Amino acid sequence: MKKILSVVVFILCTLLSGCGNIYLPENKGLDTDKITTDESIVVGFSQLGAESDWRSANTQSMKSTFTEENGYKLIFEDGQQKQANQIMAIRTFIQQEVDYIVLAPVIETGWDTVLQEAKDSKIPVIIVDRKVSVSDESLFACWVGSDFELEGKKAAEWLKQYTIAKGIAPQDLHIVNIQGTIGASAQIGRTKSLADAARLNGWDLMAQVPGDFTQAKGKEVMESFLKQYDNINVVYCENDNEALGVIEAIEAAGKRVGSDIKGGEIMIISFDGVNEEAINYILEDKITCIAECNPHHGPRVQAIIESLEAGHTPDKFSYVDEKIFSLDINVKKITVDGIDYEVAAPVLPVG
Ligand code: GYE
Repeated sequence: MKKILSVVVFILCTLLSGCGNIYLPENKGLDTDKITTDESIVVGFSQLGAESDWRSANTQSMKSTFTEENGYKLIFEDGQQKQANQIMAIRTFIQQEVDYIVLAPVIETGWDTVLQEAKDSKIPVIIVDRKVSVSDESLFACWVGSDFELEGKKAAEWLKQYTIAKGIAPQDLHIVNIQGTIGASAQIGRTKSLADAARLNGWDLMAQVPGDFTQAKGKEVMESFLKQYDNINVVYCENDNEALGVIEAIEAAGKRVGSDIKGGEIMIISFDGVNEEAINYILEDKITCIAECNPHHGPRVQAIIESLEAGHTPDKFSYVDEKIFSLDINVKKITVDGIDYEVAAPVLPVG
């Protein structure tokens, strides 16, 4: 009797496990096991790290979008600025047989192999924020993020218009650039735009050194710039957190930050406009101009997933509209690539 019973149980189990989409609680917590849910969509998100306020806002946007109430199970992995960690996370997502992989890549290159593995496993990959540079663009479904070169062009055009309005000669601009993480799209685009504008306008771009998008590194790099050069009058920071560190360094050296270059102040130009402290600094004229970078990509990625679920093909590249912020009244509008951008007062983040 016992024998017959166990055979029946065995057959039942075998039949059930072949039915797919059955939730097996004992699978929970085992990293590489298949994650199965009743009906929610499983999303594996490889975030690159937690270096800035922009990044925290981006993580928050993803976490508050891909909730159980919205019909998702989100598996979040923090790559801690290391591509190897992100590659490992993607491989784990593949083993777990997630429905979608979302990747915010730390740098652009080096993704071909792992994205090929995802493609072979038929898991669509959505790239968010920074881009990937791959030989075959069919390795990812689509990308959504900012036009970083455009952000840089806006900041540079604002500076150009400011110097014209103030009668500052191009060769009297002595600029240092504190770059982001080298090889990241946000760094590549923003660095390029400044270098192009300096060449075209005859500005003195004295140095460019990576600040890794962090406050601590921004401060450290600025301290060494101040020892090296005594004529810096513009600091181009590739994000707001670096700008906060730069302000600390300048003030600690007994110098003043602000828009009055002719009066001996050092002007700070920056990117993001997410950090409340940075926005307050704009209100105090400690940061003179910020090119906005929008981090709220959660709902955008959700819209892409919904479109893929419905069998549609979303646009391969979707760029987010962004503003330029300054309180200075000398430049009210800039024109970049034939498009006008009104220079606006920044808005403090809600909440
Ligand atoms: O500007 C910076 C962050 O890739 C757009 O990364 C992002 C950049 C953002 O660390 O603050």
